[in-house]
Amino acid sequence: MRDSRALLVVDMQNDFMPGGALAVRGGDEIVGTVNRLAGRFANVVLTQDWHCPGHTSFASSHPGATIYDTFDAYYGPQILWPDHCVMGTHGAGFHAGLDIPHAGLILRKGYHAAVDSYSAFLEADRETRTGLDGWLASRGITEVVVCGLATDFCVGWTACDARHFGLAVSVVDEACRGIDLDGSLARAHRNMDIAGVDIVTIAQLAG
Ligand code: VGL
Ligand code: ZN
Repeated sequence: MRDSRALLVVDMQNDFMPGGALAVRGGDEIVGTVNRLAGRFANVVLTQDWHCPGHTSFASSHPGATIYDTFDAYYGPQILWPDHCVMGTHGAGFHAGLDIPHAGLILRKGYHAAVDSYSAFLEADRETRTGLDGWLASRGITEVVVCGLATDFCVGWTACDARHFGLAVSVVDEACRGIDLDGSLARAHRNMDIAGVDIVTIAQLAG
């Protein structure tokens, strides 16, 4: 099947839902919207934040550190999060209402102990690839539409990196929710704008 467009559904996991370890306000409100959106795409990728216990992005891995502090990692500043999306746990699982059986790829990221990965393309060292660019390229996909959690971290970084790999990129704002930590949401929108990411409504999406 020739279809040059894919939907990237970012991190629709229990720990990012209300009541989860790193809850995103209103995260559960977009589940139905994301399901309906996915129904319009033949190519769908689900991403899954997938950390080992003791991951460097956890405040608990740094004695004396406080959650939401910034730690000076070897690759640059790293926000320290509550323990979340630990591989194999319920929190790392997808929201029970997520209903996208035709998704062709589940892409896990953030499983290297010493490097975080907000982006589904490049880890935080900005060098290690997840392989998603190759998967998309080998299938002739030149355009991605991005939705999910959280707008200002994994959605924003994924969208900007998709541009870096030469893809046309749209983010469906109504199918995303943000964390908004110290102005991060405004910063993410600025970075997406600079990178050439289109912010669209579902009504504006072709097809
Ligand atoms: C995310 C913070 C830490 C996200 C993942 O999915 O946006 N945010 N890990
Ligand atoms: Zn994470």
